[in-house]
Amino acid sequence: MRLSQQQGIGVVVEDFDSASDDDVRALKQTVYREKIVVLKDQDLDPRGFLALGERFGAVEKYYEPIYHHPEVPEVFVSSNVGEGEKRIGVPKTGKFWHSDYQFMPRPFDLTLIHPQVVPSRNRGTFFIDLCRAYENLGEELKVAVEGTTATHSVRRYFKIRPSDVYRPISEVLEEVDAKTPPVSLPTAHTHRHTGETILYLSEGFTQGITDERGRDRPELLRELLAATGQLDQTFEHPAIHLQTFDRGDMLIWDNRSLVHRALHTAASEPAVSFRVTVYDDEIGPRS
Ligand code: 7UC
Ligand code: FE
Repeated sequence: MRLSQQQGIGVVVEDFDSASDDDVRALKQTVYREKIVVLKDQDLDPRGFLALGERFGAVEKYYEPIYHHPEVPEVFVSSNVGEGEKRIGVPKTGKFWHSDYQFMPRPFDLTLIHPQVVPSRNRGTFFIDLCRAYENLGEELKVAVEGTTATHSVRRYFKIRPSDVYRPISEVLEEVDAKTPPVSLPTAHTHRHTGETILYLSEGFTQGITDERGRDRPELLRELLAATGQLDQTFEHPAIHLQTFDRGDMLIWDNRSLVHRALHTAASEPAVSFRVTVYDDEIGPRS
C-alpha cells in the first residue's frame, strides 16, 4: 500500500490489496486519520463493490428502494442517465451539505463511492471537516455550543418517488415524518473511532438547535453553519475541499467527521456513481 498526501484533506492510496487483512486494517486507520482516501485502480462490478464494502464492516442498504441497484440492492445508485422504465437510481442526489443518514438514529461510519460515468467538467464532491471546524471555533462559540442539542431531518430533501405522483403532498410529508422522525444528538460530540470532537451539523439536514432549557436557537445554528463554511455560496471558504476523481477511483470517507455536497454538472453531461455505506463497530487503536 502506497500513500500520498493530497492538497487540503485526504490521501491517495495505490497498491491496496483487499484480500489482505493487514491492508484492510491499515486502510481503515488511514480513513479515520486522513478522513478521505482515494483508492486507485479499482473498477469493480456491483457485486465486487459490495464485497469490498463488507471488508470494512456491516453494509447497510438504503431505506428507500428507488435508489437500489436492480441486481445488488446494497448498492445505491446516483444517476442522471436514462428515462422512465430504463432509469436506474436517482438523479441529483446530495446536492446540499449533509452527512449520509444524518437524519437516522445511526448515521453511517463510512461511505464508499465508485464513480461509473465521470463527466468531463465540473466533477467532484465538496467536503468540510467538522472536527477541524470545532477546533477552529472561537472560544465564545465553543462555550455557546456546550449543552446544546441539534435536531436532524430528511424532510427538506426527501425526494418525491414516481409512486407519489397524484398523492396529496400532506400525505407524503406525514409518511416522511412517521417513517423518519427527526433525530437529536448533542451538537458537539465525540467521534467513537478517533476521540475527536465533531461539530455535527449540516445545512441540508439540521433543522434546529436547542439549548439545555429546550429553547430554539436559530441564530446560533446560522452562526455555526457560517463558521464551518456551509453558507458560502461561492465555495471559496478555506475549509471547503473539492475532491475530484477519475474512472477507476474509489472514494472512501469518514462520514461522521465530514459533511459533503455533490457538485453536479450544470450542462447535463451524463454522470453515474455507485455507493456503498458501512457501519463499523470495530474500535481499533485510536490514531
Ligand atoms: O436523494 C438524495 O439526495 C438522498 C439523500 C436524501 N439521502 C442520502 C443519505 O444517505 O442520507
Ligand atoms: Fe451523500
